[in-house]
Amino acid sequence: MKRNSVMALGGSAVILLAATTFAALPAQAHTEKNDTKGSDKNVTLTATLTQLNGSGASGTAKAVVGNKMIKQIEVHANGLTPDAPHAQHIHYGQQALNECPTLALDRNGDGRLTTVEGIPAYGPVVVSLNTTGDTTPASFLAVDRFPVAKDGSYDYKRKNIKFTDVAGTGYPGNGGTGTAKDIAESIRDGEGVLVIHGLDYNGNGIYDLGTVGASELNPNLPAEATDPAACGVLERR
Ligand SMILES: [Cu+2]
Repeated sequence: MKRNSVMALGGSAVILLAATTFAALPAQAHTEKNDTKGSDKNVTLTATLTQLNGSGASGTAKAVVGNKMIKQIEVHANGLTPDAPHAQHIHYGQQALNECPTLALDRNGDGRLTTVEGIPAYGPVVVSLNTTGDTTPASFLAVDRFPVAKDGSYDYKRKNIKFTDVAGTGYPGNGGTGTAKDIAESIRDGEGVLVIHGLDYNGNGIYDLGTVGASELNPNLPAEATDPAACGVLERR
């Protein structure tokens, strides 16, 4: 039931997410790091995923990133809503803080961080870490292709994910669109943030409208299906 409603989400939410990103970001300090520019060498990134919104989730991630391509990525997560699909992405914004969000970004003061409220910290979606098919931001809520947390955990692995040009990533001079090369370089520099979405606030075992209502990404979706549940910066070690 809930998966079908999530699947029904079309491109409008992508546009909303991009537009929100573009509008919501004031001039924030951003340190440009150029140390991998022009390099074709593979870079290994790792992340420690910690809970958001009191989800109790945690995990680790490891990615090998080459020129404009994720050669391989794996995510090991646990403590998630059991038997429910979990959207997961690499987020990045050229003018974002390139960090996981804190409750300081809870704009409406309701005690929870929505996906949009977290954007000043982690930026918009640049890669959808799903199991099959398209991995661009267009698939960011195609939850039928994201991992399902059997008993609350999953081990995800995927190879050869290409970076693509992404609108709304805050780059100057090109209407805010980052090229695949721009974005790959920033991820290689350790500025990408891995976010896992979906948590069961009211503990009834499903994503429903119960406690927190509808998602700001789509009024037909429960916020439980889209709110961030775990987060970690993909850092160079
Ligand atoms: Cu995400």
